[in-house]
Amino acid sequence: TIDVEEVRRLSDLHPKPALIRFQYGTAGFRTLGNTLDSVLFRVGIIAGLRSKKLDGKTIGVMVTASHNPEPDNGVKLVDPRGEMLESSWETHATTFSNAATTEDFLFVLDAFVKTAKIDLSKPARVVYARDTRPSGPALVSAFEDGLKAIGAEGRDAGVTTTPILHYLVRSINTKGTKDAYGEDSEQGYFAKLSEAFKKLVAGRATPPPLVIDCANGVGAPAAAKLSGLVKENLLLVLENTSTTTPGALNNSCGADYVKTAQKLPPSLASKLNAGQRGCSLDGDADRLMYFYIDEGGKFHMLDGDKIAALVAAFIVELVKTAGLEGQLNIGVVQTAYANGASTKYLAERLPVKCVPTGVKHLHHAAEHYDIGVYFEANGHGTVLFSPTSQDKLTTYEPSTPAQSTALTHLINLMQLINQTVGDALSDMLLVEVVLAHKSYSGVEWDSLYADLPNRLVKVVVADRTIFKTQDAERQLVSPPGLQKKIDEIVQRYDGGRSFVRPSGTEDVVRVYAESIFRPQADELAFRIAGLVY
Ligand code: 16G
Ligand code: ZN
Repeated sequence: TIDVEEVRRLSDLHPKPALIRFQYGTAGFRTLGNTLDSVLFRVGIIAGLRSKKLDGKTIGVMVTASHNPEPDNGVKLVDPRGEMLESSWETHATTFSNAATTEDFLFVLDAFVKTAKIDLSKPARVVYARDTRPSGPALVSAFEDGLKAIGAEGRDAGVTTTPILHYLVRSINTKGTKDAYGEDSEQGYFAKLSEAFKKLVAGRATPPPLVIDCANGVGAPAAAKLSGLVKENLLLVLENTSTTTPGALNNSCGADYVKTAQKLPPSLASKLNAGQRGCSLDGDADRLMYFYIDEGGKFHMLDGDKIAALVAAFIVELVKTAGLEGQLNIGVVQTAYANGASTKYLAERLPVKCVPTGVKHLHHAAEHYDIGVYFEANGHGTVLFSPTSQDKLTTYEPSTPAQSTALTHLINLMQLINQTVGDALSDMLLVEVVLAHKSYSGVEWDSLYADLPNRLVKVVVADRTIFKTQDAERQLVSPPGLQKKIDEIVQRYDGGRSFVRPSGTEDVVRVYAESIFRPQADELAFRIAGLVY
């Protein structure tokens, strides 16, 4: 049973601030770090309950606000296979977080244990980590009080990346089984990635050094560890590694800055030679953006769509060379934000599906393929190999040396890719593998297709909840009549496309527009924004 007195005592140390309504959204709880103390305490309890409900399997908890400004923080739960928390529990987490007082909280807790039929005698195990935000340590300590209150066993993974935490969860839960994912330590993670990488690029020319913008976040120490392990095959030059400078995190740098501003972070201006590849991680290292500067000094961005195109085409080719064409169905998952030119490029090669924004939608859709590639334009993505494809790849008998080589590459790719969630470091090595195999520089990669000019604007509205969408967010169903007006405007633009959706993370509505000419894309975005306002 629950030690009510102990829960009461600890809960009183973490009172809920009045007037704030919390919500477990697309990225878990996320808001100003200094308002989250009670949330973290209660997340400790819910993580313990989730573990008990799943018979003592290890649950993950990550304390991060990713690409958001440094004063923000957040927390999200990770289910036993390393995937996002099951959605019905998102609602329970929201309910827990909003109980106004300790007594209300005790009531909600007791009711939940009964309705969810949680056997409290089961063990509870939770592994947790945080990014480099200054508010992290205090929030983790509130969270640990939650674990203590429910009697859960905690394992502190310290300061590490979001994808490493997901990796740990899956590795812990599959330990000693036939699905063993990897050794359950950060060292195990780096060893798995770097060994697969070295096999995949063995014997190939060493490319020019790769500059990494670490966003002054947790990607910096992680990339430093990786750097030492891969240095014989790939030189990594780490920039924006100031994890202790106040205010530096994600400030005018990082993957979200690059994607939003469509610019090189100013701090890299003198660090990148013409033609040299660079990339940016975000604040918790689960997003990746590539870029290069051409001979004329022009900036070229290689975003999640370009990564999807590069990687998907490579996998299709390997599967074909291995003699497995038609035996494995390969597909790509994107969102409405995918550049129209990328969708066209991909759709000429394999099935493409469009789903609503948010990693869990992409991840679930990708699970329906034998090999599912998913990337958001913002640089979050990975590749999933289904159990069927893993079996097929490991038991298939190639009949020529060429087939055998391609098969070995595919098997090594399964090791290289973090299949639990998008992972900037794993994706970076994946991109480097494809570039090495194709002898591509950023220029050749960029020329796979030309991005359609596009513009993303945000509009502050009185009530964003009146905006409702369908067809993977590509159509508005509410407010009534608005979609018709959008359609009328869009059809006047060459190659015009635009959609409007409420943000899941900010109190704004987002408007995306693209067209074959830059001025038209801008004009279209602003005209549609004018309709929404
Ligand atoms: C969150 C999502 C990300 C999505 C973004 C959209 C996860 C882990 N992260 O960061 O995938 O692109 O939200 O934000 O799901 P928006 O709804 O504000 O446009
Ligand atoms: Zn992130």
